[in-house]
Amino acid sequence: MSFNEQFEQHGAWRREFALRLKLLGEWMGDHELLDAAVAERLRRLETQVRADKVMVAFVGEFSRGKSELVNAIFFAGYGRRIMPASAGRTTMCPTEMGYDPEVPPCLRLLPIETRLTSQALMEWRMVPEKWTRIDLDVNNPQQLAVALEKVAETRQVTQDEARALGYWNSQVPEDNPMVDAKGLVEVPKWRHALINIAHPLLKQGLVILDTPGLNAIGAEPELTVSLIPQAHAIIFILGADTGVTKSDLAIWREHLITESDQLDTRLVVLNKIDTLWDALSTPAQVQAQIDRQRASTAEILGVPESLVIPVSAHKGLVGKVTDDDALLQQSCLLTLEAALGQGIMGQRQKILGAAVATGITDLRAESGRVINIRRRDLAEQLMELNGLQGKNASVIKHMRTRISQEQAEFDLGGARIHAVRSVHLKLLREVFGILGANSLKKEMAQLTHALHQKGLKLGVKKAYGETFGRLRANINRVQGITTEIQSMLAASFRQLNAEHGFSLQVPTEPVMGPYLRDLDLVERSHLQYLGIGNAFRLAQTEFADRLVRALATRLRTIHETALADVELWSKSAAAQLDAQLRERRRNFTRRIEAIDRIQQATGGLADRIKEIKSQEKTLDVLDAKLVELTSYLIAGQPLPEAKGKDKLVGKKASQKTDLKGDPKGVHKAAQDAAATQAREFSQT
Ligand SMILES: Nc1nc2c(ncn2[C@@H]2O[C@H](COP(=O)(O)OP(=O)(O)OP(=O)(O)O)[C@@H](O)[C@H]2O)c(=O)[nH]1
Ligand SMILES: [Mg+2]
Repeated sequence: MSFNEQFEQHGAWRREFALRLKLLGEWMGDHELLDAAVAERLRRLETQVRADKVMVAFVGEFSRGKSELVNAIFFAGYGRRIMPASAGRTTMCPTEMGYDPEVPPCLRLLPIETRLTSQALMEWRMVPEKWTRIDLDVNNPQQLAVALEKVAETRQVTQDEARALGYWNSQVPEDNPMVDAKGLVEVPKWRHALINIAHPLLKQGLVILDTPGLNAIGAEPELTVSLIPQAHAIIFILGADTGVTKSDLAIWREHLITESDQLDTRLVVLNKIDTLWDALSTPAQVQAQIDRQRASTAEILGVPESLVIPVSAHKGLVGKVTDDDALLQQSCLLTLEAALGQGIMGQRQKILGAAVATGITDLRAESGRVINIRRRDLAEQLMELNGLQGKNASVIKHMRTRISQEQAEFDLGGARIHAVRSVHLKLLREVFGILGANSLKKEMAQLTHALHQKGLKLGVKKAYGETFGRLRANINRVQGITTEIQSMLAASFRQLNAEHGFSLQVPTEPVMGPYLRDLDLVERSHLQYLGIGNAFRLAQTEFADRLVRALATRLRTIHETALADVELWSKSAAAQLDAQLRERRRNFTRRIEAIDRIQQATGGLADRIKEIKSQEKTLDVLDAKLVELTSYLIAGQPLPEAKGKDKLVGKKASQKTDLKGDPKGVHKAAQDAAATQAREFSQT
């Protein structure tokens, strides 16, 4: 299956899942099983599944064929070359292709001069009106290609301007651009390009990042420390004609060296194998040569040979455009697409499926408990009413008084619940304080200050080490608080269960481990970046400011996601208690109503007993339907009941997805939830 087909299939799977989540929510609402926490959890899962983005980044030295490969894999359907690809340096700014239905098809370009301000790239994204916009006609490949040539535009500037923009440094003269006769140097005209088109794959959440061939001096730091490390797949491109050169290796070290557990998100492409095709050699000889190159590339980069895929992007594109199957086969492009599809789409689907399965399993258990309470209440009522059969009016009256008394006692118990809640809320506020925007701001100010002080490499490492040490300690403190909340809730739930026959169970405590790992990754990407000869750039204060602002946006996402996790967990616990209290209160009212009816009419008792029996049957149906509606979502596909349970996967995966998901959504959810939570707590 080609990458495109695989991606389409993934899209269909996600749409179906999102629809089923929505239906489940509606059905639960209809049957009063949807409290605020459950509704939010369902909504979050649905957004996560619906809006999931998959970013594939193409990285490598200039002229290795990155843009040509993007054309061949994704844009051959236009019948021509869409991204500019030509000899020498072509793509001058990072180019991101995706689809946002809210925005008309267009190319947006961020002028290079924005580098003179300290705003991070992420912050510029929030002000699209500051970008230069060119509308695109997606039905006109010619217009599209002409418009996209903008990403290759350059400008002539003086050496001073080049230095301010980060393209000139006297300490590493060999990396500086050439000076022309007038003393001017050429720099990119744009800092970043965003292409918004309704291409079928982009519509389904694919984001493609084509990068310029990087030399140490010209690169945008945020690209290295933020954008590329967050891509779901990174494709590193080499030329079969050049082999692994020194500058290829430098780029590999800067962007791609990683823990071995992340290897499945990396692919190495040995492009331009057509340059080895040779009329004087037999096909077997050519193949042997390709195999040798593949083996030596794998050895130099220290990756398994299976990760190195020889292709010819150019011939692949030509093969697709001219319907030349033999050429397409020979280009090996389809092998690359299959590897990409299996590795990335497979991985993605597994992670998303696991997130949904975990969420829905918890949800099913909680709703199951509510149904059980209803069932038990009915059984109790039935017993009560059966006992009244043949009894006289005074016994019935006595019964009514007893129920009223019980009700009053139950209401009195509310004070203790209130006390537990206020402690819970207090602890939660602490978490909000630790992970809130203010504390991060302070940390970042401190780091900026330290970086301005210490230009030396060792000092940088220490400054980062101290900041990240504190950030890690914060996350650990949060975990400590959640553990405290967890054990407090567990104790009071146990007591409530014993006293009132509730079946409360504290939801699984959120795990902060993945956030600690994310912090490690961020710290490492920064130190790696600064370690390989970029530290001298810190001498420029604007550079340090920009770097810290890029860091802050990344850290904010981590904090917000962690906060959202804690907050949803604690809301689930509170909502569970609310649901059971509500059911119990309703139960008292029903019992009193039933007795009143019996007192008024002689046939009332028999009718009520019949009614309860039919309600019990309705509950059975409800229970069966809940299992039916959730099984598919838990199993990932329609499976017989027994098998579905085996498919559950741990929590780690679901949290990972949160991070890569829509950070703005999570942020918003966290804010909304914080507000409602404060309100809800103070109500009881
Ligand atoms: N023979 C051959 N040439 C190729 C192949 N792929 C790309 N090229 C050529 O290599 C040159 C560079 O290709 P680009 O796609 O622009 O390379 P790039 O990596 O995007 O380069 P920058 O944008 O400058 O970073 C172009 O002239 C392409 O036609 C290939 O598979 N075989
Ligand atoms: Mg290019």
